Amino acid sequence: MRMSQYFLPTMKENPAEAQIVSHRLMLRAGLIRQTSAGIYAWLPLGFRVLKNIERIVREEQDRSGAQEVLMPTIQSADLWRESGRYDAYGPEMLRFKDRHDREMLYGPTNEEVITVLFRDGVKSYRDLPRNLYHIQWKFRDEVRPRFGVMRGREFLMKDNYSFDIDKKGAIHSYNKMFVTYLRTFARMGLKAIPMRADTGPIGGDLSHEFIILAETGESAVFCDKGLVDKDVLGRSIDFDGDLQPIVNEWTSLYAATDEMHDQARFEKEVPDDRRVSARGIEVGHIFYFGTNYSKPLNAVVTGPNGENIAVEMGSYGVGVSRLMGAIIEASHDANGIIWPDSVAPFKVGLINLKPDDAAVSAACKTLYDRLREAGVETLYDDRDLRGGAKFADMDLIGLPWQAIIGPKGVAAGIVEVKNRRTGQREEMAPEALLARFGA
Ligand code: 5CA
Repeated sequence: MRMSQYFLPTMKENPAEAQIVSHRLMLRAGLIRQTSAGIYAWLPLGFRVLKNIERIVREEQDRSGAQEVLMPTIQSADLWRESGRYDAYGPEMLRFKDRHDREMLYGPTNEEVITVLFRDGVKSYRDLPRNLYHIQWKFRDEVRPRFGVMRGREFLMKDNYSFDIDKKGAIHSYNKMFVTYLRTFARMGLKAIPMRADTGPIGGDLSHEFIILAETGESAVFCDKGLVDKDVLGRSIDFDGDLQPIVNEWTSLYAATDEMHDQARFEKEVPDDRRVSARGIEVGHIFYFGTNYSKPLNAVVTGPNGENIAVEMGSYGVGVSRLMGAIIEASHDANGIIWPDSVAPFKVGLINLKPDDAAVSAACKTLYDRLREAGVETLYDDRDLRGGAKFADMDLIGLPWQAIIGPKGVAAGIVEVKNRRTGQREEMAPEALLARFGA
């Protein structure tokens, strides 16, 4: 993509309305714009990152055996009356009427809809287990939407729902999602720590929040430092095998959000030098709630002896849009965002230092074409601007690699390559650069 043609409204100044660094950088780097309180439009660069986050979430869901569906955003109030949650949910739910005076709502979550889809589609224990997910916009009329996409009113969530014949099966499904979440967040360059959590309006008695440690996190969290150092990638995981040992490895060390925190236990179980008291951002939340929804909504299957069995369920959420803020909180410097490779909107930013110099522009064009032919996503800054302004913009938007070409480089037959994360600079021939990116 040529920057001269790209819709990328970056800002030099810090926007006054943004209190935390990720929100400031998302506005300054032209990723999002607010259209109403807590509601955002995704601009081209931000939308590319959102799609990359979504892709990783999807790949890991698919790997675990979950199947993708797409449920509507608009739901019927009657369904929520059946489950008994319509009145309990409170003012966070956006409620309205259609032209026939039927009460509708914009879905804040999907337990009811999925349970009914399941109920009408599956009749026998032989058809279990099932695990269905979707990636869909939600609306929660938060009292205080803030911190940009971190606590929005409209936000993108991956939510899935597991159905099993008994508690043993349901715990296996829960464990699958537990491990899937460890992998999902690690692939985005994040250290997410599972912590025992309160179940809130979703209900149930087993639940973990996945928390990224960050000063700007909304909740106080407490954990054993051992958890911060653990790594899940690189292990081969058999999702059909017993996952309990992996889950135990992560849950045997102390970790709790403030609602569940027990200071006496914390001090007893965790040695002084390993106690982490920090703030955290919740990027995922998993729940096992047994038959809380299947009973009222009558989601039963026939068991081996012809008896009716209410299915055992769990639900699992990832804050897809919130993750973009969380990634930036975890990965930035004074000059801007530093995208991990896996979610970066482009891999390379190519900077033309003298667009009015025919030789420089020809060298840039050749490199740009070769990178594109090889499928290396490249943003080419061909704008008629000073070098300083281009460097500032490129650092701000945080692409992992910068390739810089000016008159001196062209004369010497070299490109300057900068690693955005380390700041390290190297000079190399264009062919060497292409080889480095597999082109
Ligand atoms: N039905 C369950 C699991 S599917 C559920 O709704 N869980 S939740 O309420 O914990 O939400 C799941 C995830 O969505 C949270 O972990 C968080 O990352 C994200 N999320 C929740 N509220 C917001 C919000 N207002 N803005 C951005 N992300 C949010």
